[in-house]
Amino acid sequence: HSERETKIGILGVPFDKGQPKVGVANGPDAIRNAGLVDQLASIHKKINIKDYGNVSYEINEEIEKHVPNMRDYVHIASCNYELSKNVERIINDGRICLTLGGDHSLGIGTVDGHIKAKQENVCVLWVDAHADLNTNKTSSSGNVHGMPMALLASELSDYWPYLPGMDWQRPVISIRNVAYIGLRSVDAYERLIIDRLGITAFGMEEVENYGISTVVNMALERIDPEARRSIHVSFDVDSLDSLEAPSTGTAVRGGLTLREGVHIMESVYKTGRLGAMDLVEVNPSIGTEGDVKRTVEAAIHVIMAAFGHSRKGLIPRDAALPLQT
Ligand code: 5AB
Ligand code: MN
Ligand code: MN
Ligand code: MN
Repeated sequence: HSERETKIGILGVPFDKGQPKVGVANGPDAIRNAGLVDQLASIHKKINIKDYGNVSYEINEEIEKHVPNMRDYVHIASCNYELSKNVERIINDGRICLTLGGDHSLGIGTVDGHIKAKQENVCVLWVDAHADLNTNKTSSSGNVHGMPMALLASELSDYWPYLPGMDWQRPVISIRNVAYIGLRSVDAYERLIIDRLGITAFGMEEVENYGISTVVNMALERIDPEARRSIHVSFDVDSLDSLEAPSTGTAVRGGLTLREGVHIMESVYKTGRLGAMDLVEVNPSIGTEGDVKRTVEAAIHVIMAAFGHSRKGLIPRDAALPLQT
């Protein structure tokens, strides 16, 4: 365990139109205000952080206003277009892009931007209680935060109608390069797709059966057998148990412990191939002040692990024992 040069680009996405609850747009500021940058900087001296601020977008008036069963479609299309360009630029600046959400519909733009920057050489770990694999035909809610994986997967492109204003979005990630960890609330059609396409999915039962360490290693082995792809981790805070992360819009009990969440990110850090990470669905308007604090702290712990914080402690490279005289 020692220091490794790490360049991080932070991007906030105060976006909440992918789901109906007020507050998730304040996730990025809540995480920043809890001291994210200072804490990241304290990991070691070779961490270089640039905060790119928040994504803003204008409604593209050219876009057809309505797609059946996709709420606030125009916002989704317009915001993700800007987001994708921002993520692509940050990665091309030589930084690992850390996107703070916002609701999980932003995964459309972050994965798209990552794929464009890395010429499609990307694999995705989707850490979530939910599969986010609905199309506008299978969704019971019409909330687009339950659809991003279905928009991104090339194997599902035939199941979508023409999406005006989304021509920039190429559904090029093969579902073979995607793995889930933490699933425990999967809709019937999502389960059908997972089974039919043989998607790598480690739900809570697998976490119990194998343990988190084996689960992460198996997931990475499946989606990137030659260990040469850039890894995108899309971490929905509701993957964590609702006792660990209560302030989120679609909390589900019986989830990952904070230790398991941290372990996932420590394992990804060790590969040296983390290209982008999303931390989404923190909603500071849900729960008590204590709930919000606990949720934000959990999010920061998970992020710290992704960028090299070690629970064992880190030895500074040029340290001499202070006891020696
Ligand atoms: B989240 C549900 N499957 O489609 C739907 O938080 C929930 O980004 C989606 O994982 C949860 O509305 C989306 C019932
Ligand atoms: Mn999600
Ligand atoms: Mn979720
Ligand atoms: Mn959620």
